[in-house]
Amino acid sequence: MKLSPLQTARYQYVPKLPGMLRNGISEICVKNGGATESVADQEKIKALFPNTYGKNEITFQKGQNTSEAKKQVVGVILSGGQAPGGHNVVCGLYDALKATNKENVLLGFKGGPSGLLEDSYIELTDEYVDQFRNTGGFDIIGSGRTKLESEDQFAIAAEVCKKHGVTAIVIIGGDDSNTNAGVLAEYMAAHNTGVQVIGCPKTIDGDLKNEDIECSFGFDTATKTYSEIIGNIARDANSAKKYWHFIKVMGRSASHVALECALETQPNICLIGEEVAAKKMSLAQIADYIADSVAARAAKGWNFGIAIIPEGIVEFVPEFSMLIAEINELLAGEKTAQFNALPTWKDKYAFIENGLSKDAMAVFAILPESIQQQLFLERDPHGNVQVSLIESEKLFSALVADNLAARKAAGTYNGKFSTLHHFLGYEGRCAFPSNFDADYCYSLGYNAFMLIQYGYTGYLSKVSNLSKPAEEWVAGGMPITKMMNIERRNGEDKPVIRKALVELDGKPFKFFEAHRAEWALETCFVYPGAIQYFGPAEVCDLTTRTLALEKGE
Ligand code: FBP
Repeated sequence: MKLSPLQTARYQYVPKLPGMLRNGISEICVKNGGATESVADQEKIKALFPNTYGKNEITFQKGQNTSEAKKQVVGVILSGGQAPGGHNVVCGLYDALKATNKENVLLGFKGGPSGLLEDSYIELTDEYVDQFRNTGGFDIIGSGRTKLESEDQFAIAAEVCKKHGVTAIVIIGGDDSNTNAGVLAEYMAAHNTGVQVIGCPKTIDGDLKNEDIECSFGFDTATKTYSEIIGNIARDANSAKKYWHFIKVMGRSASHVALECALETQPNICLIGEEVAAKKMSLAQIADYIADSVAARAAKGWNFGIAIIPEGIVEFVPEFSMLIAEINELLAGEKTAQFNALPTWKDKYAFIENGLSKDAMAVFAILPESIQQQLFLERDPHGNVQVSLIESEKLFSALVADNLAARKAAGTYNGKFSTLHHFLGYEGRCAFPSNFDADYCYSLGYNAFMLIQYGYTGYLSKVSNLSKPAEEWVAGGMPITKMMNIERRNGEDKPVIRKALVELDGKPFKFFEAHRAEWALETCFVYPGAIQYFGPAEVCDLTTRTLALEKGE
């Protein structure tokens, strides 16, 4: 493998651990916190998790290590979408495991949770692990989206663990994967397998956070990467002064990524899905809001700007959700084939017009034809529209163009509106982790092993106080059941970790709200530049604006 100079240099980087984990394995002991309760639905969750419910929150501190000396065989799994820093979680886990006992073994189950079910693994060695230190990607063992959730799967997992003498499994994943880690922990405990299960909070989306988890790893690096690109585009826009750039950013349903990028770059527009839903905004209202900024800037002679669109936005527009629901109905079962057999778009349009309600048709009719067609092309295996594939950056620029045309006809706007479109997603998921993510991830992995070594199961590796220097970070563990509530999923009541959406009364949104009118009108762009890996801490080690604002800094 040919290495870039940066990759070679990053191998030398020594991730920073929380102060309390820095004195060597022999000097890490447990400080017990109080017993825990789930955030809601306590009786139901308690009944579902008789073996793992209500355990104590714990933190580690300096002191005599009193953990039991036994050989550990740990299995690690990367689950779901890539997020920068995943390799360092594995490295931290490996280093703590080997520092505790050279005979300990780390097995990496390959390709995500399916690796455990298919008994596909690699035994990690110094030589192998060293190639991945401080690098992006999940290629160390690969990832996948198979869900570990059924009793049958758990039984297979238990068999595979027994075969290799696995004493613990670490699942590195998002809210669903960690929910499943909690359920698996309960199964392993209930069946006396002796296998512990520990989770680690991952996702660039930033939607796995709560009063215990300050942020998921990867969010820092991904948003810095997108913000660098948005800043570069903004500077190009401000130089050429001729384009409006519509930039969609990844992040699934929640708008945390878009909000953080807006806080970093101060664009003219940033839509926040959660606000759109709360205000029940229609497509036309959103277009009007953006067009106001375009027109006001045009009046100053500025026919350029930046609009950030979160990936999940359309799901939050009530009339659009209603349209999607009707389309799913319209093409249910046999009707898809009937629709697909129609020879021309005109025939298909007539079929749609016939099948949709008047309200849904009114929404459908204002969409650009390319989006209308997309709604009927991109279906998931159940025949449903794949909302995440809708090119919402193009949808909104087209709606704004229509709005401006009407303003022009009415004589209230006389600018130029030339648009360019971008989608930022995969660019950020495997970037070299920022120092923050490199440190945070290494600490999460190291800490996960300490939880294993001290016999905990059904815990999430927790590192907090993250807006402070790593020395002051606090390492410990939180029972996964504490984060659970009951939600309706696929027609059933399920215990799940609640997905965190942007809070409209939270400090990051409030800050954005207080400044966005000025940003919409003026040119206040900030150009964050590339992530810096070497240099002064105030440039290299800063985490997100979101976290800083949440912490009141
Ligand atoms: P996770 O929730 O698994 O961390 O994945 C996040 C994400 O990057 C989303 O932002 C995005 O919508 C999705 O994955 C894309 O998935 P895929 O990699 O399957 O295309």
